[in-house]
Amino acid sequence: PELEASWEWSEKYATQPEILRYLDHVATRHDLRRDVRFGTRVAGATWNEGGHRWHVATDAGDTVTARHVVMATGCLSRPKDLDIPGIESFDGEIHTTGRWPHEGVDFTGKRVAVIGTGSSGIQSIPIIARECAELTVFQRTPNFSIPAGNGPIPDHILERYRGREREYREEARWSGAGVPGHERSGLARLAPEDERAARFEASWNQGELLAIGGGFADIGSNEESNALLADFVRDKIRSIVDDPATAELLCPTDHPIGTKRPCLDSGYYETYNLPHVDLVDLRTTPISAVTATGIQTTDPDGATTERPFDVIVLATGFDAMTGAIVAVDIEGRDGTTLKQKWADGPLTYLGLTVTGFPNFFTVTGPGSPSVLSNMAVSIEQHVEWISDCLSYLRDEGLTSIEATPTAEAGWVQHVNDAADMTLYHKANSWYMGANVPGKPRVFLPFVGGVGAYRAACDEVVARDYLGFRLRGDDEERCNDGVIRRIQPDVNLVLMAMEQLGLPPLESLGPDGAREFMALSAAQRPPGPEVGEVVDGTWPGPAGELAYRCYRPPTEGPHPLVVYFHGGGWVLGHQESDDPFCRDLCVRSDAVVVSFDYRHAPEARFPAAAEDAVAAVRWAADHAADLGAEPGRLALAGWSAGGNLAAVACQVLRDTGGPAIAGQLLITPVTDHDPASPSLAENAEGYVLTRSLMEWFWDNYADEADRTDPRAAPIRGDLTNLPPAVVITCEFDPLRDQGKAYAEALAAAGNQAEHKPMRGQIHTSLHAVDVVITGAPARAEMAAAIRRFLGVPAPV
Ligand code: NA7
Repeated sequence: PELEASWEWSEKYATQPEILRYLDHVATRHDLRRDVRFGTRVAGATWNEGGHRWHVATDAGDTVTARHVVMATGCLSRPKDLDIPGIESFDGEIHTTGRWPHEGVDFTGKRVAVIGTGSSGIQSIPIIARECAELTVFQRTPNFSIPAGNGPIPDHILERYRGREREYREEARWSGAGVPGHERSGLARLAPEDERAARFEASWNQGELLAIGGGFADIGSNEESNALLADFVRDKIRSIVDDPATAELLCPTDHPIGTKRPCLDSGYYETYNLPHVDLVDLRTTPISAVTATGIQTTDPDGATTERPFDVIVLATGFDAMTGAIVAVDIEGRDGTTLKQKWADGPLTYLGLTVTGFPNFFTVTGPGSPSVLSNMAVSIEQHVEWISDCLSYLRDEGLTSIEATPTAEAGWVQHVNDAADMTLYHKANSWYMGANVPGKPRVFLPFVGGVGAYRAACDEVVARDYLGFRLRGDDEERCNDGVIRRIQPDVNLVLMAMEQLGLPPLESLGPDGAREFMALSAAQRPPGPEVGEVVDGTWPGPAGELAYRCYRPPTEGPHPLVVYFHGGGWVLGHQESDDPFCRDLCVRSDAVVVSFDYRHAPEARFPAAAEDAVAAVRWAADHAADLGAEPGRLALAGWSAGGNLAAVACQVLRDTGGPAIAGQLLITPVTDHDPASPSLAENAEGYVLTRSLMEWFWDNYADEADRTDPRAAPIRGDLTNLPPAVVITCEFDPLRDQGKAYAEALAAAGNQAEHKPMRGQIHTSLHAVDVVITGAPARAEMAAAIRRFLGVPAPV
């Protein structure tokens, strides 16, 4: 806090001289220089297994012996190797943005070439243009940039912070990207046009990286929403740049916005309106050679053009995230080097440690939020985690720590799961290693959020250094395991729910629980547009009940899916799974009808089962009225609804039909089985708890009825049933009974497939547009429906 009070930044985005002054101030104030050996390159480091020590070799020829090595080598510190033909023959000045002279560069009166239009190029071009005589920008790929609005830090930003510095920093630690106040809400593609335009416009004027996109939640994951923002920015570019041809060259079209680091600039696009500034498009006129006096390009017709220059500025980027680490020859426990281990992409545990490399740490290493976050916040977290770890080892008399293969593989999976939720893989960016020829194409940072990441790191420690092997002179300990098997977005939902501190649903009573479900349903994204939604009623066995019919937007004829909602026979109605039903309708190209049925405790077993059977019969008789082709009928249901669908298939088989083409059972209740391992493993913490499940059973059925096949279909006659696809989720109390039902169906001679969904919970597959990792499961469900009903796969 004293340091913080001792320094006032003059601008929102400080420039090099001020940053250097700050570093100098900190180093002096805390007397840091005495601990630093300057002007020394670390050439290699070798682990000595016998002594549990590293031998670190410097380019000065000496060796330092150390218990631990911490690589604080930076994510963007090693410039990419030059791949421009003839650059070494240039006689003028060459400057690399990543190695900018501390005394500055004087461009006055000079002819300057800038190669590269990433952040570094885009930030330096307007400044160079102000000073030089002529500026030519060589652009291979245009990038998206928004105005930085640099200058003194505006009051509205200071207000977030002043007088509450401690709270602000704490919020930063638990935020998505290490900066508080950038929570995301709403979906751009579904927002009313005027709201979307206003939010985009406001974000354009805000000049903050994390504000880009107006705070919509789906810009980074949904192509349609992303394209809306990209169009908005391209229109801005066209409105700023006078020459339409130049404007088009500056408009990025080859990657979704945000999948390369968006840039912040001070008059970048305006610079191209200046008479002494030129843009050369390297896509049509590539550089054929750099000569002693200038740069030669080749036109599409083969002719060459040479432009003379005094200075070339290389803004060509970095061998990001891994480059500076593997530039040191690091040899681990079994003689393998880190470079070899990472040949196909970096493997780390938490982005902090590497299996095979004991007592070796990477600050903001690959697999941590690092470059996707406020770097200072992420660096501080790593430094604190590492120093706490070193203290712990010392206090416990331990001499080495190393990640286990299980822990590392689990983390790599989690990092990949997080990346797969996003559009990042659609760009040839340095995030993907794609800017460096020959580098493996792997998404390098962890995109699951700073807060979620910190929670994982803290939990590793709290669970006795889960996934680490700790060794001392005569002891070894290891609590092996994987820190996050749950999907990253499911984890975020659970963290958010935990923060709300909600009471257990069962404590609210049936009416209270129903009210709560209605309130949360009102807040969820609506799901995709369908062709038509029709509400109606049908004559249930004990009185009129409602249904909701979803028709696809495509030309018919369409088959019919009868759907039963979830809610433990107690909660829900024909509209309660609305986003999911829309999604299923669009994906499977079938008419989906969600039928209400009587609920417990008002109507206990077997009311719901009787209603389900009656609903299917009625739907088969009224298929044409519902807009579907008669005779093509499948059943689907989720949870208790999956139970009803399974029961209906058995009852209809025995009572004269109609014929069912297939049953899609999504995390279904198939048995009353209080002894299943999945019930014990997932008793708490994953929304559907053991106690909630017991409450549902208590409301629905007497003890004696719980083994009736109409409540526990696995106990029924399982022969001659329609083809089945049973979806289960890994962290679901009902997982084992779903799996058991699929196996029992198959054993009884039916076509039955079990599709387990890794890292999902009972409720996550239905969270359309919230849990993005649930989308592949929903695609599987739709594929099952299409197979049952002979609907061709989508093109
Ligand atoms: P970037 O973002 O990697 O940008 C490098 C730029 O240089 C980019 O436009 C490249 O075009 C271009 N480049 C690279 N090599 C060549 C060659 N051989 N010929 C022509 N053009 C080339 O690096 P920055 O330093 O701007 O920014 C790095 C990060 O620092 C930034 O994202 C912020 O997080 C801070 P390409 O796109 O490869 O076609």
